[in-house]
Amino acid sequence: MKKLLSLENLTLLSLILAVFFGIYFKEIALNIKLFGDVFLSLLKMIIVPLVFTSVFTAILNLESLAKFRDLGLKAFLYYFTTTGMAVFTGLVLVNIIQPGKGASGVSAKPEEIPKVQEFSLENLILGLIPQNPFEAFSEGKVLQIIVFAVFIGLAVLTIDKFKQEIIKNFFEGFNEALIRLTKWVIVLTPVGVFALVSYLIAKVGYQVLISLWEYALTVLLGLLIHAFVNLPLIAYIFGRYNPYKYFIQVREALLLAFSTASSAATLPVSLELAIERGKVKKEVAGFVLPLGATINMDGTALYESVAAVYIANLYGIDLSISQMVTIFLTATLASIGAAAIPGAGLVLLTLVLSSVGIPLEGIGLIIAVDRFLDMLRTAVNVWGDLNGAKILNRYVNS
Ligand code: DAS
Repeated sequence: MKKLLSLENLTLLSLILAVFFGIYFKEIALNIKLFGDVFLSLLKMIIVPLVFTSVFTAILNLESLAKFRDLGLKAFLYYFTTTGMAVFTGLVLVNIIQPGKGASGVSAKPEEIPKVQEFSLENLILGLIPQNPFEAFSEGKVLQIIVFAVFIGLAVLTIDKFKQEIIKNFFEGFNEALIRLTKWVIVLTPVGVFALVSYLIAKVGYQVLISLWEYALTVLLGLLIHAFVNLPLIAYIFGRYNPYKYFIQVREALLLAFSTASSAATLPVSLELAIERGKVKKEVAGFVLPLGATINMDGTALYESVAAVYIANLYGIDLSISQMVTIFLTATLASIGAAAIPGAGLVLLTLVLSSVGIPLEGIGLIIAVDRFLDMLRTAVNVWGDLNGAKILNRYVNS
């Protein structure tokens, strides 16, 4: 009975009920959007503190600037390269397949779409530096928060060890509490889905559901390409090993990631298999895998880029090249801040959408298929971390 009433089953049930409710009780459905907006606001409430504490504690776990220089920089280079490849793959596919394009009836009013700064390298670089960190926090400028968390984290690594431990314990506790809060909010998903989907169906009609499958297939195809083409290419070129053989060696970790939809829950198994079967040095696996589980999420970044363009298509918003570049950057960087638990990618998707002025309501529709896609993207996240450990293992002297 407990399994039957699992969150994913309840979410699926709420989706089905919402479709009928949106079709046959249009008037009421158009007036329960508030419940959906509350759910979206709760998701957004978590972002700023969660992103800061996730990145800040990940940096503090480097334990020293020397380790950051030796292994951390190589790990960051691997993370950004593979996550960038994932987002690029997602953007190419979603622009070819165009899920949601021409969906009947949905259109964001021009005033709903805030204007975004035209892309320029100068705007990009200046936009990443928080002139006032408190303003970055209060205005939810997550990219600036990530940059500040990295800088201040590295600075903390240089102060008295005793003070470092106090700071680290406080922020690790805060991060743990925020992850607990995220789980509580995720429990409300069936309510959020019901309110948002029935509103959307009442507003645009059930035809929009057809585009949902196109969206899910686009994400699935992108994840498969990234897992079996992009990552193996990087593994073979820089790691000089057979990535498909390694895939078989670590398959239990990937299955666990898929079934739990949590990189954190999979970490103990990832560590054991990377060391035992992947022959990765303990100190390399013990550094790269926990850091990767926190800030390296290729699957999540790919999903966010596809979801953003899909929702823009739903609302008839033609994204400019500079908005596509902004999505590329925010999806790549926002995935750093996603927690390694089920549904975390959804929380950060609100950031990617806001960065290019795409209405958040569209999230209501994709939440319905999010759990299955979360399982897939988490397996890709873990697969990316495991390859990172094995590749970096080659560049660290024992
Ligand atoms: N479930 C997250 C993870 O554990 C990924 C996500 O939500 O996108 O990696």
